[in-house]
Amino acid sequence: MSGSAMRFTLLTLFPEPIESYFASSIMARAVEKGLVEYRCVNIRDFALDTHRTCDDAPYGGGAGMVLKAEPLAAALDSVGAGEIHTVYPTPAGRPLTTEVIDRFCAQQELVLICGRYEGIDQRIIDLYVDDEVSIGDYVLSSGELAGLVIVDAVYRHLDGVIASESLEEESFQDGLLEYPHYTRPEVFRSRTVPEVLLSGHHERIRNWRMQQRIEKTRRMRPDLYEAWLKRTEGKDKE
Ligand code: 6GU
Repeated sequence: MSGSAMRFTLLTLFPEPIESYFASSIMARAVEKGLVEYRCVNIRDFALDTHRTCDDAPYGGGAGMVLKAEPLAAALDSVGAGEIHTVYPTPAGRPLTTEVIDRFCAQQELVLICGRYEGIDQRIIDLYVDDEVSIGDYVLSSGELAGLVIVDAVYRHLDGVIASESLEEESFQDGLLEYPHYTRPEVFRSRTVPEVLLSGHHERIRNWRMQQRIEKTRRMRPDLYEAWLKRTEGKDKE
């Protein structure tokens, strides 16, 4: 992506972790270079009553609290969410995959609703949310962490943030995990660097790395390995 910056708008009750993430290392540089813009909106600023209440007990009973519709809707309206691709990170969403990230990368702007408590009022999802996305099969108490995971997975693909060669060789790009990496020294606690990496023989290195990727994927992620095998066998038959 080139030209104008990609913009992330995050709605939250806890702005601190978001502000500190955008101020750190590679992200801070991307913001400085004009590749990324962000807005962090405090939902509490849109609460109507004197106590600035943002949560309430669930209709039908049960544990926990629910993020109320009115302050969240007012916050969403204030950022123009109706016209922007809006994502709600939730353990009840579809799994976040490379394909979902690619789809988000194609957007000029994303709105992310970072929830807390048991969840947000369903009517907000019905009225505003384009994608409900889960980052894995476990529950986080902080929607901010999940929202930032999505931001991080997206912005690193924008032109100029990270060298494109680094992205090409990564885990998942072709359905296999990455090969192991080594740097100096050649011997560390009597463990040596694999001979082939010192050989300067580029084709042998390429083959060794591919073998390592296949073996590592088979051990760590049999599901990805089986899918990769099927695709490779399919290609052989073409
Ligand atoms: Cl997207 N949010 C929260 N709060 N917990 C999660 C999650 C998201 N994905 C997995 N667990």
